[in-house]
Amino acid sequence: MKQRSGPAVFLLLSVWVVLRAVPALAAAVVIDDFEDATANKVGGRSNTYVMAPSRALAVKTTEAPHAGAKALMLKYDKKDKGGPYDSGGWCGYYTMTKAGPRYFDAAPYKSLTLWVKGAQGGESFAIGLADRHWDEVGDSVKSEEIGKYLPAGKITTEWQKATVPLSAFMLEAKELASVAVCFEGSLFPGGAGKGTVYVDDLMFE
Ligand SMILES: [Ca+2]
Repeated sequence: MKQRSGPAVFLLLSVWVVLRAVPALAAAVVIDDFEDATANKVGGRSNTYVMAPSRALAVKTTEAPHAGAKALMLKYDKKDKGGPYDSGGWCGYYTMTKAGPRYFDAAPYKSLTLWVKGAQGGESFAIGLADRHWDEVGDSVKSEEIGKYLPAGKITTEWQKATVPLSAFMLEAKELASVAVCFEGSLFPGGAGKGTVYVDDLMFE
């Protein structure tokens, strides 16, 4: 029996070494499923952000959610004139991943994912992420147009999963303060755009 223990120990050691070599993948984490009226799933608050004359409205709707009983409905009206610098102001929606003084560590994740559809199809927005620095200046780093991350290449009236690689953002992923849906003027012909989009199951994967 003693003679066999050598190879057995070697085999166990080999398995241990192989398992150790596989990088630890973090399980997916839900930031918001839009089921609860109060805080998101990581304890942060959410709201629209607006500068007149642009406007936005956020409502949790039971109208055909992707999952659960509710989804987020965002109505946006991005203007191209008036407001600061006569650029039409701005509008969007943010959810805080910072809970109190604690930032969210997104470093273990590869992508931000969310389910998206539009009331008519062809709506547009960019994802904005803010780390400690961008949070302090009250702005965010923007992704490309959301269609770039959708299987159909654009928002349609069917639910689609957007996968936005975190490598697309120049920021400190380990100190993430917020995730935003940004109706940027540059995404719309002439700088103005109006419509309704639905979002559900915002996650890091
Ligand atoms: Ca939901």
